[in-house]
Amino acid sequence: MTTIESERVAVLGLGAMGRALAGALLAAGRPVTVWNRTAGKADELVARGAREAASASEAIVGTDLAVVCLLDDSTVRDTLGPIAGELSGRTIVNLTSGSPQQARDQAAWVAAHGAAYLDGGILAVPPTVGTPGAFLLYSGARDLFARVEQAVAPLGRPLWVGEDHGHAALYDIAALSGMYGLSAGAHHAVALVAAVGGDVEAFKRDVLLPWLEQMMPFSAGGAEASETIPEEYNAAMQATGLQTMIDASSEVGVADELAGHLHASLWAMRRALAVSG
Ligand code: FVH
Repeated sequence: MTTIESERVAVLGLGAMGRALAGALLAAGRPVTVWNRTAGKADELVARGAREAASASEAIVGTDLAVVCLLDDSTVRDTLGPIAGELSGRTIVNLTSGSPQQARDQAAWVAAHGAAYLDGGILAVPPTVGTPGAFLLYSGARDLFARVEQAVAPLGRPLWVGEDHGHAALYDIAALSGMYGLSAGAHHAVALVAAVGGDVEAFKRDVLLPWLEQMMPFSAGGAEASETIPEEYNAAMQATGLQTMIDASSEVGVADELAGHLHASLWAMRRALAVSG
């Protein structure tokens, strides 16, 4: 098996994320060609050693590996469609956010034009790309992932999540769902403390963050949860506690959309109780 490691990588799309990806490759000493629909976004990368292509076609020709990071699925089609004839024999790593089915459709379309395809999801934001905390999900043929793993490693820790091209997109969306849920809850928590004139910064530092850290291993029903707290995770008690949370929120005037989600969780618990009890 030969790896695609030190060869020139083309980065198509120089939005905030595309620039960060290209920058991480340059920082790792990799030769990089960049292209963006609108001119003027490559200047800093060119100053750091990137080669700017005048067209997507020019960027693809002369490289075996193209990393695509555009706005959405349809912009990927708009970009690759006109250069379909240039794709044969190359590898496309699409890091544009999309749905699992969009990923499968892109994979089939790319394969029909003689190229190999990995779909990816970026679990990082532009400033953290290329830092130790960043990681990226990839799905598609495992041997193809093995070939490109070293080439994409500078972007963030590469994690292969399955042969199904849709898996990276789904895992990415699932991880974002966890983050947004946590974020919504944290905003609600801060609103409650602010509503009674509490010291929000002290609350975040001394109460909220340590509490979330303590509970994180249990929050998605992790191994620790099932091994250590089966008795304590009492659905009737949780449902009562959630009702108290909803009531307390109303009491201090913080009964917004999140209370609706709390209600939904409460009903889910009640349904679970009805089934189990
Ligand atoms: N930025 C982030 O924090 C998140 C982190 C997780 C992953 N997302 C996804 O990454 C994709 C790109 O996001 P972005 O932050 O780079 O987005 P923008 O800065 O808005 O750049 C968009 C690029 O797409 C190009 N583009 C838009 N429409 C077209 C089109 N019709 N044809 C060709 N290119 C197009 C745009 O070009 P231009 O407007 O500068 O000419 C930018 O290069 C995205 O899927 C996130 O969900 C980022």
